[in-house]
Amino acid sequence: MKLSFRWYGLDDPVTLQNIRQIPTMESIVTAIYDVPVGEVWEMEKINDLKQVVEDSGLKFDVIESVPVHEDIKLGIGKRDEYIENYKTNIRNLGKAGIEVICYNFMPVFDWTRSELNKELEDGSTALVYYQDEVDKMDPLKGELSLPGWDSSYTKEDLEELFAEYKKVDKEKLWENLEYFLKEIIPVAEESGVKMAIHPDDPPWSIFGLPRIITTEENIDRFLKIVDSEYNGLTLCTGSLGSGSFNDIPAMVDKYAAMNRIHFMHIRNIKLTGERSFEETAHPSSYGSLDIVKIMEALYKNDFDGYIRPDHGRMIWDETGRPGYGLYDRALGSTYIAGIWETLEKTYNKE
Ligand code: DNO
Repeated sequence: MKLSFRWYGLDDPVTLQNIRQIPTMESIVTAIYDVPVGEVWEMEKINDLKQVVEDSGLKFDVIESVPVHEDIKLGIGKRDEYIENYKTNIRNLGKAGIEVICYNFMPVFDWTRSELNKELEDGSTALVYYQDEVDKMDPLKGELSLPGWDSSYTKEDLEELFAEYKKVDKEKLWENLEYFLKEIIPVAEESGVKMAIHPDDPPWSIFGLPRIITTEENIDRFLKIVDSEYNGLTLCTGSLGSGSFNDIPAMVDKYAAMNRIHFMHIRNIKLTGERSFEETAHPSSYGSLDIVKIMEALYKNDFDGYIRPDHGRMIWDETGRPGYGLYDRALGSTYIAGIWETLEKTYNKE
């Protein structure tokens, strides 16, 4: 496995030097943030970013994310033009040596939480999702903004999008995903870039919008649409794990054995009720997921892809992007690295 860390670019309060000092850290996960969704990432911009990352002594191997334009998910408007741009992005990133592109197919909103700094018992703060709170939220009011969300929408844009999605049920969304995959995966193959879809977070429909990358059955369906190693997964333990219907160690074992996991997001969550959860520190005893079992499933399948610690709590008075501070993610990294070293020594493999 290759340990990696998400970095939001030069205006991220967490610097590349901070990240470089985390033991066994190899690689940066980042993106170009100043190009509107759907447009082309020019080679020059990609190379500049690569340079900055490599100058810090870290590798530039994984992009999270190249976002998918809503017209593609809806199957309307300028879908074909945006797909052509997406292909250009895959080719350009391949030329720059990128190995994995993470993306998602969630309508309108990326990961969603009801509160961003809920105080936990030990005084740290964490992201939480309580379904009854979400049910009271009006997504059109812009009450909440998360790092993954496209903040360029106006109220009118959102109203229009919601009206369009009234015509798109889950089956239609599958159709649009299939259309997209059949276009882009051959390009990913030619470019040597593995596509890794991120599951929906949480793995159920929210605000009446359809979500489909949610369960083992649906992931099986996804992988069959284009049966290529290049059509793979970002397996996010916290996203899939917030559905008690998902058995994460078993899913990791299955998809790692199939060589379809290219990127792992590792974090723990504590299920607190039907469709409600709190994010916790990474170690197994803090949440509902057995992180050692998950790591063991990867190890036993000779997992050679990227792993990053996912969201951290805010600890030691740190402030910054919700879920993306330095300290708790660094603790998560060393926990992951420690488990891996133990597995290597226990199973006596290098
Ligand atoms: C949340 C992230 C997601 C992820 C996208 C991938 O912290 O895991 O925002 O980057 O869904 O497209």
